[in-house]
Amino acid sequence: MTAVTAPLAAEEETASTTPGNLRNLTPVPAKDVTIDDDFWTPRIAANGKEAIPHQYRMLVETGRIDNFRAAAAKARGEEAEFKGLWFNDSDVYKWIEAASYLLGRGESPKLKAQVDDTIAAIAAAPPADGYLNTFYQIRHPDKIWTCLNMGHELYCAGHLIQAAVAHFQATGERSLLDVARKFADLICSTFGEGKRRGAPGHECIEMGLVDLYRLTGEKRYLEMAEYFVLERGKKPYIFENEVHPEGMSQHRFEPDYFQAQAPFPEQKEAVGHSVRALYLYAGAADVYAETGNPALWPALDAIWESLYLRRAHITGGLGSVAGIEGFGNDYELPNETAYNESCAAVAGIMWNWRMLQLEGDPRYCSAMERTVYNAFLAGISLDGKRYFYRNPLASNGEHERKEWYGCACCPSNLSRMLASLGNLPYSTSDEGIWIHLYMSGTVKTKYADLKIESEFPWKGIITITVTPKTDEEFSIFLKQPIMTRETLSGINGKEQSIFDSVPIEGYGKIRRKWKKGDWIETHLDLPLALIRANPLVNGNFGRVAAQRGPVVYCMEETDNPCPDGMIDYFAVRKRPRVKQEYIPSLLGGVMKITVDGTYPDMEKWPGGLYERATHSPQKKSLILIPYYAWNNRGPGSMQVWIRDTL
Ligand code: FUB
Ligand code: ZN
Repeated sequence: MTAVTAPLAAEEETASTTPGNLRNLTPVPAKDVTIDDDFWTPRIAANGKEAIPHQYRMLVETGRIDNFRAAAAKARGEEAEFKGLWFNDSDVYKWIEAASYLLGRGESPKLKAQVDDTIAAIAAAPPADGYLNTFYQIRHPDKIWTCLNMGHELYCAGHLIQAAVAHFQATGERSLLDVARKFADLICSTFGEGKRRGAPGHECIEMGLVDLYRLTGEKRYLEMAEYFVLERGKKPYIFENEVHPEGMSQHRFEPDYFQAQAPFPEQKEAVGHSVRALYLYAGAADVYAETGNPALWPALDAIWESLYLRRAHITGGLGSVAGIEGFGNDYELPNETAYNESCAAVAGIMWNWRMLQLEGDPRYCSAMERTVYNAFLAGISLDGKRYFYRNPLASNGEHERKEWYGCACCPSNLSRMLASLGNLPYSTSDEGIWIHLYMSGTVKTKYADLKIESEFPWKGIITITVTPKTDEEFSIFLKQPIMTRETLSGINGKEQSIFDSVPIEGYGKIRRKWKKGDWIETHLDLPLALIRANPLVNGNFGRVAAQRGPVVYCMEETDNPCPDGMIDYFAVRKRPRVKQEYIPSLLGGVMKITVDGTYPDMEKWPGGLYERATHSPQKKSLILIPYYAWNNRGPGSMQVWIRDTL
């Protein structure tokens, strides 16, 4: 996820502004943000110390970086072998993007050398026209651009561009940017009206091209992104007669798998493969932000509602149908078989963050917050060394994070988001500063520097100290985090409600002339809420999920031993007593919840298959931990939606 900066200032670049910019909010880039937070800092540190170095070793070991060297060898007429899946180049690019965010924050000679070496291998691979995809270069040079539905050439190009922009912004070096621009230029001269018709079977390039436009001010990148968004669903069906080259999946999916069932402006529902879909929606939001094309907004709005009102898990997990790794029908949200790919959680954050910048609508912030604290964080182990690909909401104990996958799209996606987390919490607008998420640390904006102190999400006391840079009035907007209740707030110690007059979970606004040292303090209550799903969600009727602030909880077998991994034996009692206890030594420090529950006493079961419902259940205290922290103590069963009585 690349931050937006002013256009590139080099002689040959057109340093224009973006007059079509519809965004009311401007994100504050991570470089102006520090995070020094008990909850987030250990995760960010594990990402830098463990995850990113581990991923590099895996990229080397599995031949992903060598594929670039092999492509260069092939161009020299030497024997060359492509290793792995046909879209593996993208894993290398996402890793460079993640590593670049670290380089942007400080010196790390070893990491710098690894990034430089990798970029050197990449830069040596493309032929004179700038085309870059090692699978095609090595295995199928005669089939370039012939299989857009499965080929992933434009998907890999999108990740290349995002990595290149991040690398340039972090280091000021053009080594990867030049490669990406050359390829982007080739794409612009290949596709479009009066050229080759096409669109990516796996979206991503749309976001990349808009990032490149924002960096360079070159309009053709924006126009290319807009073309790809608009072309995909037009008739005749764009992928109709494509032949899948040997070495990639030969499966033929229906058009909606690729979000190509209708032209984008006519689309109303989130459909198909979830990562593809979310990347498209994020890219379309970018294009809308920059062009103001009115045809895009109704689709973005309707699709968002279909997704977040009817097709998303309570964790923010997206894509519940296994076979297509994507969306099914409304309310089709199975728990154990849920797909919820980690990449889809990352993409969900990206999309909501983009929608949020358009108008500051708090519902996008709430969706982002829900995903950040649950579906996203669950993707990576607390030590940063293992990753989930699929994120179900119930498990019989067979589901575990792994160090790597043959299809390893998720690890570096999680890492690039964690490494650039500072892009998420703040924006500015003509009116002032917006705080979307609460992480202790500092932020520099044109209006003021802020210091944020909080122990969120465990405690609800948030203090913001203001050092203004202007004598003029400006506002500070504070998002009320989901599932919180304001108990007491004040400015400079004088009581003043912040969220009283705004819709639930909206933005409270404080407008005044600020003086150095002014401080805002808000006390939020974080009660444990037992949530019901819409009764149409098959399987969740008669169940509740526990949520405290944005953090969704689950029962894990380790804390709730159960016969045969049957954690589903346990039920929450009506109006249970609730104990909340912060345990620093548990799972990196969590608020542990204990609630009254029951379970059927099997020893008293008379033995038949069916019996009169007379025997009463046993009492038991149920222990709940945050969903994101499950499977960090070995395998075991897990359940988010708990029976609400027996
Ligand atoms: O196809 C590229 C990526 O790998 C997708 O986004 C994931 O679902 C996985 O298939
Ligand atoms: Zn993935």
